Parts: sequence; C-alpha cells; structure tokens
Amino acid sequence: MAREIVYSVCGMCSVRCPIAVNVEDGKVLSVFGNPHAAGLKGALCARGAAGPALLNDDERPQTPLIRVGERGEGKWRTATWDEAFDYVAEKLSAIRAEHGPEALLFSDRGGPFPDLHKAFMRGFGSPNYCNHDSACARNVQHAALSVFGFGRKDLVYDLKNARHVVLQSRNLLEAINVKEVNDLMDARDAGCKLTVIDVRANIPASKADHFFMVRPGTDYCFNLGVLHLIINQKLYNRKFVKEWVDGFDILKEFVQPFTPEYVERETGVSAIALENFVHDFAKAAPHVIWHPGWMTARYNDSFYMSRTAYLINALMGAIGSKGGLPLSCKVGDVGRKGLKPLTELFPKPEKPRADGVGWAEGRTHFDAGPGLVHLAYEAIESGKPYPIRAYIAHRHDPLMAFPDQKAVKKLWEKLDLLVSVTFSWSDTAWNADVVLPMSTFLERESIIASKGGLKPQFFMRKRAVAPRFDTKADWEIYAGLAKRLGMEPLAVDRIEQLWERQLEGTGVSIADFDAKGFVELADKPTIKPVAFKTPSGKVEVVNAKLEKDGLKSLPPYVSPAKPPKDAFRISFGRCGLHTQGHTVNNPLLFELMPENVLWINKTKAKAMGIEHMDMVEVASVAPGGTPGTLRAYVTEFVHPECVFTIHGFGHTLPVESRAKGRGVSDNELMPGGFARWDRAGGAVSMQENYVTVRKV
Ligand SMILES: Nc1nc2c(c(=O)[nH]1)N[C@H]1C(S)=C(S)[C@@H](COP(=O)(O)OP(=O)(O)OC[C@H]3O[C@@H](n4cnc5c(=O)[nH]c(N)nc54)[C@H](O)[C@@H]3O)O[C@H]1N2
Ligand SMILES: Nc1nc2c(c(=O)[nH]1)N[C@H]1C(S)=C(S)[C@@H](COP(=O)(O)OP(=O)(O)OC[C@H]3O[C@@H](n4cnc5c(=O)[nH]c(N)nc54)[C@H](O)[C@@H]3O)O[C@H]1N2
Ligand code: SF4
Ligand SMILES: [Mo]
Repeated sequence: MAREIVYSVCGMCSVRCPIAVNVEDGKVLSVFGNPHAAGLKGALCARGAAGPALLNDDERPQTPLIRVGERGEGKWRTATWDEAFDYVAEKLSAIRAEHGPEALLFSDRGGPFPDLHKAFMRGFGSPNYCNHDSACARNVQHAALSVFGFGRKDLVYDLKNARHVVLQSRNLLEAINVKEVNDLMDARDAGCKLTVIDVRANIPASKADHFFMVRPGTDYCFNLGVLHLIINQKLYNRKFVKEWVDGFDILKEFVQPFTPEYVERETGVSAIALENFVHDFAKAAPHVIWHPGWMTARYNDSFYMSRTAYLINALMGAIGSKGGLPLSCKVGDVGRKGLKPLTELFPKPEKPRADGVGWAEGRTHFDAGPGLVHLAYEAIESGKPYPIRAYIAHRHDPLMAFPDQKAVKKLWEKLDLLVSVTFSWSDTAWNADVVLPMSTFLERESIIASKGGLKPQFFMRKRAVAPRFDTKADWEIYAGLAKRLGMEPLAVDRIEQLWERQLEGTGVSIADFDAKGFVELADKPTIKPVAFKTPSGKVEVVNAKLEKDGLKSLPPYVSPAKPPKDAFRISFGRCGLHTQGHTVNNPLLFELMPENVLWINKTKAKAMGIEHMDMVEVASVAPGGTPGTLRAYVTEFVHPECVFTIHGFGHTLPVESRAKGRGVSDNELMPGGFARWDRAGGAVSMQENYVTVRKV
C-alpha cells in the first residue's frame, strides 16, 4: 500500500486554502487543511472536504465536446483533445486573420493563477482579458482605489488582533475563507466585539454585540450617519487625520445633515442604538475593522457604501494598524524577488481594450486591470470599438453570474466561437460551441502563485492523483492551443518548464515546495509603514478621476424606492455549504442542502396567508423573468421590504440529475438587470430588482 500526503491547494472556491491530500494507491482518501498553514488549524470548510465527491462524480464533462446542434440545444459530439485543439485553433486563426487578434475575449474567475491566462491572451495578441468581478467585488476594488490609490487586496484584515469588527454586507462566517473564520473566532474569544449590519440576521448576527437590520438600500446613509457622529463628537484619530487625510473639511461639511434622527428615519435603526454603537466602536480604535464588503454588486450606491466604510477606517486610524487594516506586503517589500511573470513572454498588445476601461469617456476612473466584462459583451453586439468574435469563458459561468440570461445570450449572438473551459457543467458550458473539460483541482497542477499579506509566500498546487477522465489541467489546455497558434514559449510539455521560468531569480526551487506546499518569504510578520498611492499621497475624500468622469466623490444620498405594492426587493447571498452555482450537483453537498428557500418577513407572510415552509411562487415584477417555486422560510429576521435567497440554485440542465429542478435561480428574477450597472463603481446592481410572492 502506497500512502502519501500531497500538499496542494483547494479548488472548491476562489479562496484557495492550502490543503493536505491523503492519497492511497492513487486514490484520494480525504482532504484536510494543510497543517503547516498558519491560522488554518488543519481545517477546511464543508465544500473543501467535499472535493473527493467532485472527483468521483460522473456527472461532469469527461472529454472534449464539440456542439452539433443549435447553441444550447445540448447536442454534442465527443472529440479527442487533438481534434478539439485543432478545431479551436483553426477558428481562432481564421478570426484573427479576418478581424485582428483583439477579436478574442477571455473571461476568468480571478483568483491567484491568472498569469497563465493573461500570458495566453498576450501571446495571441489580444488586450481583452477580463474577469467576473463586475458581478462580485468591483465596487469594493474601485472604492479602495478611489480613496487610497491602491486596490482592496493591498490591505489585510487583521481579524485576529482586532478589538471590534463591523460586518456590513459581509457574511464572514458563511461566505467562508477558513483562516478568516478562525481568526475572527479567536478574536471573539479574546474579547473582540462584533457588529453586523445586514438586511437579515445571518450567522454572524447570532454572535454579534450589535445587530442592525437596515432597510434595504440605506447602507450609504447609515455610514454617513456614522461619519457624522465620529466627526461631530470628535471620536476620530486626530493625529492620523492631520497627517494622512486630504479633504477632511469637505467630508465634515457633507455629513452634517446625517444626524442620528435622520438616519433612524431612513434605515430604521434607532438614533440611540446608533450612537451607543459608534461610541463602543470608537473606544476600540485603532484596532477596528469596518469591513468594506465583498459581494457588493447590489445597489446603485454600493460603491459609496464601500467608500465610506474605508473613510471610517481611515478616521479611526485603523489603516496601517495592527488589529485594523495593515498594508499588505508584496514579495519585494520583504527584500525578495517576485515570480517572473509569464505575461512577460510576450509584448503588450497595442489596441485599447474593448470594454473601454481606463481609456474611454466616462470610464477613465476604472481600474485598468481585469476590467468590466459586461461592457466587453456590449462590444460583441455593437462591433464598437471593434468586433469581438471569439470568447473563451474560463472557470466562469456568466449565464449564472449575471442577471438576465436571455439578455446575455442575445449579446453573444454575433460570436463565431464560444469556448467554455470548466470542470463541471454550467449554463455557459451548455451554450458553448466547444467544452474543454478541465481536471478537478485534485487531478491537476497549477502555475505557482504568490500571496501578499503580513508574511508573503509562494504556493504550489500539485496533482494528487491522475485524472479519472479525459480531462486536462489548464496549463495543458493552453499549451495545446499555444502549439497550434505559434506561441512557442507557452507550448510546453511539462509543468516544470513553467515553474522553473516563474522561479528564475527568486532563490526558490521547485523542491522547496515539497516540505509544506508553500514557501514563506519572510521569517516574521511585517507591518508596512503607511503610504498611499493617490496623487496627494494621502487618503483622498475627493477623487479627481471620478470628478473628471463627471461623477461625484460624495453624491447626495437618495432614499431608496419602496418596493411596489405587494412586492419585495430581491436580496441574496451565500451559505456555508455551497459555492455559487457549481456545487449544487456535488453528491455530498447536494445531500446536505438540495435546494434554497425564500426568507420572507413574518408579518408580511401572515398578511399574505403564507406559513413557514409553504410552497410559494416568486416572480419578477418586470416582465421577462422566469418565475420559480420554492419553500417559504418565514422569519422575523429579514427586513419586510425584501425577500432573501441563496444564490446558485434553479438548475435546468438534464446532465445534472441531482440539481435539476431544485430551488430557484435569483438571477432569473432580474429581467433587464444586466443593463443596470453603476457608472461610478462599475458593478451591476442586482438588488435594484423587485419580485412578487404568492402561495401555490
Ligand atoms: N444573482 C446573483 N448573481 C451572482 C451572485 C449572487 O449572489 N446572486 N454572486 C456573484 C459572485 S460573488 C460571483 S463571484 C459570481 C460567481 O460566478 P462565476 O464567476 O461564474 O464563478 P463560479 O460559479 O464559481 O464558477 C464558474 C464556473 O467555473 C467552473 N469552475 C469552478 N472552479 C473551476 C476551476 O478551478 N477551473 C475551471 N476550469 N473551472 C472551474 C464551475 O464549474 C462553474 O461552472 O457570481 C455572481 N453573480
Ligand atoms: N460558502 C461559501 N463561501 C464563499 C462563497 C460561496 O459561494 N460559498 N463565495 C465566495 C465569493 S465569490 C464571495 S464574493 C464572497 C462573498 O462574501 P459576502 O459578500 O460576505 O457574502 P454574501 O452572502 O453574498 O453577502 C453578505 C451579506 O450581505 C447581506 N446583504 C444583502 N443585502 C444587503 C444590504 O442591502 N445591506 C447589507 N448591509 N447587507 C446586505 C446578506 O444578507 C449577507 O448576509 O464569499 C466567498 N466565500
Ligand atoms: S474556503 Fe472552503 S472551499 Fe474555499 S478554498 Fe477554503 S476550504 Fe476550499
Ligand atoms: Mo464573488
């Protein structure tokens, strides 16, 4: 019996926790949290532990597939990898010859391994590398950039040492990052206070010292009220403000109307409770964290919720502080050399990006990084600024991730080629021309990734077992295409060729990863001195780029519309047992949670004759959505103006026998929602949609 522990990286969600895989005779027995990883305590979440069930599931694409029927009809022919590579490469070459290399669009799920995909796009000659983030954290990213000049991941949440944590639109105990969960629980044991601001009582609310159930859409107002109290009652860190905050007087003047009484009328939170909380919070400064949110593609002003959250942290002196939000160290900050980027194998494409991000009028304030893929779709439809005719959706299911499938499909109609690279079935894979099946995370290697933080590190995903089916790792997929598209440097036969290239000059070797699966680049945690990348070098209340694009740094607060009569705003989020839409069909996780329910306020439900666990139909108020039926979860712990559900259910594909027909898809309740996106923050505004509910 050959038994071994393989150190690798979880792939059940984009957090990518370090894992230890218990392998016997080429079979995975179990998966644990990597015991060497600080803060993980050897733990994984339920989804990570269900990795072997994904590996052993036969209901996933097992070989390359080429469409034979109409798009979405589900008629395929199986192909060998050579055939599939030839097919895709020939199409791509023809499109490049006719429309130029920029006619290829790529969207990615994000995470730590995008360098390879970006390199592939550069090698092809296209600038159109995007990720999924306009349906996720783009508002937070742009908020960080606008206030600090650096991105959201340039700050660390030092939860372990915090004395008061505020979770606003952030479900830290169910939308899981295992280390963060452990750190928060340790901090709580050491006396850290917890405040939750949400439209319903989630799990963190059950452990909170202060819980505020705010009227949906009023978070910006809530934060302006908090700033009002912090400033007027001189609860801020004067030294930090004097040294580091530019525009304090402008902020002071702006927040004057937001008295506790005003905030009470808007949010429903009592003026006294608000004042008590703010004093409690300020007492713990600077060891405080006001979380700016993660999935904030919710309202037209969610960007401003995150901006004001960052400003509150700054006024508390929490930026750069232990137990607050210290600056993340990059590899270079601890005197080491970073990984050699694979993108540098090819020159930067000359054409501007199709989404207009960073250059087009009204879009110059956006991060020139991975951009806004929903705007690139508009370029497919309009042909402006130039035609986009091929699209590779890598580890991305836009048909489930964006509102309004019909609208998205329509925008894709002019594509000559749509490729889905995925390890499970998804609506996007089902609608693709070619499905390139990826090996699960237990069956593949990835390129080496680098992680910043207080102690930067490199980490490596290793193959724990051989693939069960005819699937490939992503490096094998892009190497296969690179060989046929004349991109020599990526046309490798072994992953070591890429690893060696990445590690050149770093002083780290491939063998160094054997001991723990990662290599730490500093002996002890480093708290970096505070420095901002804004033009003034300070925290900026007024952002010149926003103003130049005709947008406001501090827009007037607009009271959110009340839902139409007998209707509710749709609200959604995550649960601990599933990742987005792609684990519902996982045999183990499905058993634990086969469908979603609809949280509805008790008083409202009573008036509508709906009892707990009754079947209800939920339908969009705007025409064009797809109604669905699910059970009502009747509770006083959800705001009466909204109903809430867990995202990712309501699958329809015949190839997913378990998930099919179970629960309801929230994004199908948002017709027209694809077009509602925030000009300032860049993300779609998914909670600006209303639904009706009736007992069936
Ligand atoms: N209505 C509504 N819409 C939402 C949300 C919501 O709550 N409500 N949540 C939003 C959020 S926060 C996000 S992040 C997005 C998520 O949506 P997406 O960005 O599309 O991400 P996932 O659903 O995680 O994965 C997409 C596909 O990639 C495949 N996949 C997963 N991991 C891998 C991998 O390692 N390799 C490969 N090749 N394929 C992989 C999965 O099988 C799945 O089919 O959706 C957003 N959209
Ligand atoms: N188990 C699990 N963990 C995950 C994921 C997963 O799919 N499953 N996905 C990962 C990804 S991609 C992301 S982006 C993160 C998301 O992490 P989070 O953003 O923390 O997760 P969500 O559950 O979408 O939303 C957080 C909370 O916002 C609340 N909320 C909804 N509307 C409002 C509002 O108007 N105001 C306020 N104040 N609160 C509101 C919801 O009730 C929910 O409790 O989680 C990551 N971790
Ligand atoms: S949070 Fe869970 S699913 Fe996500 S990477 Fe960590 S263990 Fe895996
Ligand atoms: Mo996300």
